[in-house]
Amino acid sequence: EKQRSILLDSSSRFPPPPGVKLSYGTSGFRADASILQSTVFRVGILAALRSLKTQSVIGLMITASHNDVSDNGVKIADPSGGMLSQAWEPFADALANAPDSLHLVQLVDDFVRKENIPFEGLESAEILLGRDTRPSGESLLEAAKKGINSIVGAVAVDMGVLTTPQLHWMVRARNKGMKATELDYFDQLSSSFSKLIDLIPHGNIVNTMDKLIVDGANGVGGEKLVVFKKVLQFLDLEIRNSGKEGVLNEEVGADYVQKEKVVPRGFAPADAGMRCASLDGDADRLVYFSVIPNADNRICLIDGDKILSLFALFIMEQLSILNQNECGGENNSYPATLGVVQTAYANGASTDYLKHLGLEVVFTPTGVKYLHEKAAEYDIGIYFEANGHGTILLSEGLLHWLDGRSSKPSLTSKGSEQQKAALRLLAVSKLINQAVGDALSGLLLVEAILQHMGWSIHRWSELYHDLPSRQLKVKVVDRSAVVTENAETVVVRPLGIQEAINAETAKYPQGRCFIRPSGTEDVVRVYAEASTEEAAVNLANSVARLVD
Ligand code: 16G
Ligand code: ZN
Repeated sequence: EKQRSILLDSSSRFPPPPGVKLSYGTSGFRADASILQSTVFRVGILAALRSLKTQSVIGLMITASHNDVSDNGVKIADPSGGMLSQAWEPFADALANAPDSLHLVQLVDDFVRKENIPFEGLESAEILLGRDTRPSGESLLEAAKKGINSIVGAVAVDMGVLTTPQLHWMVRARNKGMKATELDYFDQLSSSFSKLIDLIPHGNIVNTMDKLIVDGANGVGGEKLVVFKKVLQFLDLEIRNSGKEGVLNEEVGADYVQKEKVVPRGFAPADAGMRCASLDGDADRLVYFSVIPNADNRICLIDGDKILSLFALFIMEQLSILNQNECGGENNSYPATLGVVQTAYANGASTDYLKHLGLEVVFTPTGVKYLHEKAAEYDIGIYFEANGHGTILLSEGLLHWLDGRSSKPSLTSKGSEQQKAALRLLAVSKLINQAVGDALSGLLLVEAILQHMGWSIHRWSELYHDLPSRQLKVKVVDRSAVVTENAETVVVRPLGIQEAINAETAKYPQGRCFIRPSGTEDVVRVYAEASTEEAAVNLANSVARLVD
């Protein structure tokens, strides 16, 4: 009863914006920041209930990633550090769209009963809050706190300005009983990075490499990197667009660089030949690029697919060392399964390349929650979206076995190649974020592997050549009219459209094309790929006309 009146009272202070229907999409709720107070308040309630239900620490992140600075958004991190369980998304939608506080209290009441959420006011709940650098973040964070505080026993812990992956990492660490401050995060990343550098085979340290220039998207990632740089060894970093210079995501950042394939602001022809990287607005995406000399600001893009390929090569190398039989006798190898996960946006050339390496490549729909879930089925699962979001997941079983390999001299002689390979994989598991894709940790792993291989950005870029591709978006009244199957490669509704797409695609050598409803905007997206730039553009245009 007391709970009911607190909830009624506090929610009446956060009326929903009239005439807006929000849905918890692939990246939580996202909209113009000015209409989000009520939504964020309600997600605070949701986070508290999730924490009560799971009896674990939950995360709440306020960010709109690569979107305009005037937008914002909110999403939940589950106890594992991953995305909110999909089973709770319908409740999130209902809660966000409840027309008034009476309906809201009723919804909560029903849901608590249905989900058997312990709700005597005796249990405690803890929610870690984070936000990116958007100016609207501060007051939205207050709204989240109010939502959390309206659930008896729930405590909000404000972690301040963070990258999205930092918050996910902290939630995961807390639930494993580990320390989880930003300092702990930086410590773990920098020590595992140093470990990988220590383990570089002699002879490869040809290039105490030239510096890396990072575009921080004028957001939280750039800001954090400036702090991190002070404790980071073995890496020469120059950070641009770290926040002071310009507007968040405005002609800067990983999304811009990957979609437009031009240099971000703050970069110039004089940077030609340098190794450059770009983070997105909340630092969960990473792409690399180099500026092409005398080419009108065009770049040579190294996207998520190529980062995935680099990671896969390194992991395969370590697994193959581990499987070499030192003594020629008994085979102690662990039958580790290795799989890579992509989406339909992966460049066809990357998929071919990975398959030629003998890797198992599987596809899921767009959205981290799908890729992550699939990758977790392997002992080592590597997933990446072409846009630069991805990570490597290593199973507990494998880590345990590697621990044995690296510490028991009876299994591998100390200082042996096998021991080093085991130590490398263990370091990777500490460096690369196990909760979610993380541009800062991804960047360090790329840098460590390039040094390990003794590779320049050019050598890396030459692993394979991307097929020309083109992306378009078509504004539609109702994007849900487009329904896809088979990891978004086949349209099943509207009827007949897939046949028409097939007919268009067949006209182009190496043609491939698909359409899908966006999960974040009211548009249908078109992706086309073909043997030439012109063909890719033509294919995309003609398929876009089919959608219109
Ligand atoms: C969200 C997704 C991202 C995906 C993008 C696609 C997460 C955390 N983020 O940003 O993975 O690539 O949406 O956007 O899942 P779209 O549906 O508008 O094309
Ligand atoms: Zn992002």
